[in-house]
Amino acid sequence: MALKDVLVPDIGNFDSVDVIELLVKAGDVIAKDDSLLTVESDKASMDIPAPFGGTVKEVKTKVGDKIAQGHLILTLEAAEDNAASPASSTQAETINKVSSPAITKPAAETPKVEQAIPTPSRPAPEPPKQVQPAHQPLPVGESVVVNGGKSSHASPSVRRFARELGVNLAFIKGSAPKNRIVQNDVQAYVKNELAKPRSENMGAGLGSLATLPMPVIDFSQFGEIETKPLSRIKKISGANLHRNWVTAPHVTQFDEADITDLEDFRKSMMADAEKRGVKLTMLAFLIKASVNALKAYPNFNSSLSPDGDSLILKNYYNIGFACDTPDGLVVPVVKDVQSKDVLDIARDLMELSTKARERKLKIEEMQGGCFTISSLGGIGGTMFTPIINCPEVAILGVSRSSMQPVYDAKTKSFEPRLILPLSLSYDHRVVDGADGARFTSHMRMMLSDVRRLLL
Ligand code: CAO
Repeated sequence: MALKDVLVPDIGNFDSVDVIELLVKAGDVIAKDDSLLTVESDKASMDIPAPFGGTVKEVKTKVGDKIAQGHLILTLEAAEDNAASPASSTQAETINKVSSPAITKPAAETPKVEQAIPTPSRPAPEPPKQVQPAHQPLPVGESVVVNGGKSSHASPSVRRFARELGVNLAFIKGSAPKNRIVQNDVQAYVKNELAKPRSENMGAGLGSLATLPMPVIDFSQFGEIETKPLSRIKKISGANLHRNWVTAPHVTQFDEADITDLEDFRKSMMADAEKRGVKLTMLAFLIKASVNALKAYPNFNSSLSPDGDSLILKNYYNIGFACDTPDGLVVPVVKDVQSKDVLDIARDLMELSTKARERKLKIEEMQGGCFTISSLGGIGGTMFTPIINCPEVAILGVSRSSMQPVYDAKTKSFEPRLILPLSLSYDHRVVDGADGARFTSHMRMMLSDVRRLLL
C-alpha cells in the first residue's frame, strides 16, 4: 500500500480560500470523489473531492486554515488498485509541474510518499447565450429547473450543491453520459462565471449601466478600525439582495390601514390562543389578508419565466416572512396558507422563527414562497422600501402602527384610530402602478374589517 499526499487542486482565480468544514478524519476509509473538505471564498463554497480511494492516515489541514492550490490536505494510504494504477502515477507526475511552497520534493526524490491532486474541474461548459440572471435565489430558490424545455439531469446531491451556490442548473451542460450534470460541471460553471468581467456578472440588461468599481480605501488612515468576517448567511443574502435590486425594476406603493378593530379583536383572542400554546401576532392576520389579496390580483402570485416571455401563475399560496436572526436575514415560508386559519398560521410563525434563530431551518422550509412579508413593526419606523425576493414579484413591508387622529365625515370630528403603515414593493415588469395601488387598497379593506378575514 502506497502512502500519498493529497494536495489542493486548481480552484480557479483565488489566491486562497478558507477551510470551513473537514469532512474526513484519520482512519476513515474513503472512495474516489468523496468530499474531503469544504472551502469557501467570498463568492462561493465548494467541496474538494478525493482523487482516489483509500484510508486517511493524517489530516494536515484544519478548519480556519487559508489554503491555495498545491497545499497539503492529508496523507492517504491508497487502496491496492489505486496504488498500482497508471492513473495515480500520472497524478503524481502532474504535481511536479505545480509551483507551490507546500509541494514537497518530486516523486523521484521521495519514493515512499507519492503525491496526488484531486481531479481538477473540467473546462467550463459554455452557458447558453441568452442573457439572464445566472443564479437562483437563496435561501428561497425554486427547485424546478428548465433546460431548453427539459428538466436538467442531475443527482439530488448535485442539485443541493448547485442550490447552495445559487446556480441554476438550466444553464449548465452536463459532461457525464446523457448530459448528466456532475459536481465538477457546477464548479466549472461557477469558476467561469466568477472569471467574467463584473458587468457581465450583474444580471440581465444592465450592459453599460454596470456600477463603477468601489474605491479601495485604507480606513485605518482616518482612525482605529476592526475587520470582522461576514457570516455565511449575510454573504449569501447580500449577493441575492444585490441581484434582485439590480434585476427587478422596483416601485414601492405606500398605504395605511386602519387596524383599530383588528387589534381589539387580536387582543381579545390572545388569552384563548395562549391556552393553545400560540402567540397570536399581527403578522398572522397580515399573512391571511395577503393571500386574499393575491387571489384577487393573481399577477402578484406569479413569476416571470426564465426567458422573460411569459408569466407563471401559481395556484398555491406560500408566504415567506423576513426573520431577523443573530446571523442575518432568513426567509422561512408558511406553506398552503389558503387552507389554514389564523391560529394555524400563528403557530407556523412561532415554530419557523424559533427554528430560524436556532439555525435549525431546513432548506425546504425556506423554499416555494410566492410572496413575502417583511415586518419591522415590532422594532419601529414609519415606512421603508423592501427589496423583492425574486423570482417572486412583490413584497409587503410593514412598519410600526401608531394612534392617529382620523377625520370621520359622519360625526364631523377626529377620532383616535390605530394606523398601520404598509409599503408594497413590486416588479414593474409584471405589475402596473394601478394594480399596485389596488392591491394595497384591498389589503386596507381586509385589515380594517376583521369579518372579511374570516370569509
Ligand atoms: N406595530 C406595532 N407593534 C407591533 C407591530 C406593528 N406593526 N408588529 C409587532 N408589534 C409588536 C407585537 O405586538 C409585539 O408586542 P408584545 O411583545 O407587546 O406582544 C412586539 O412588537 C414584538 O413582535 P414580534 O417581533 O415578536 O412578532 P412579529 O410577529 O411582529 O414578528 C418576526 C415576527 C419574525 C417578523 C420578527 O421577529 C422579525 O424578525 N422582524 C424583523 C424582520 C426584518 O428584519 N425585516 C427586514 C428585512 S430587510 O427588508
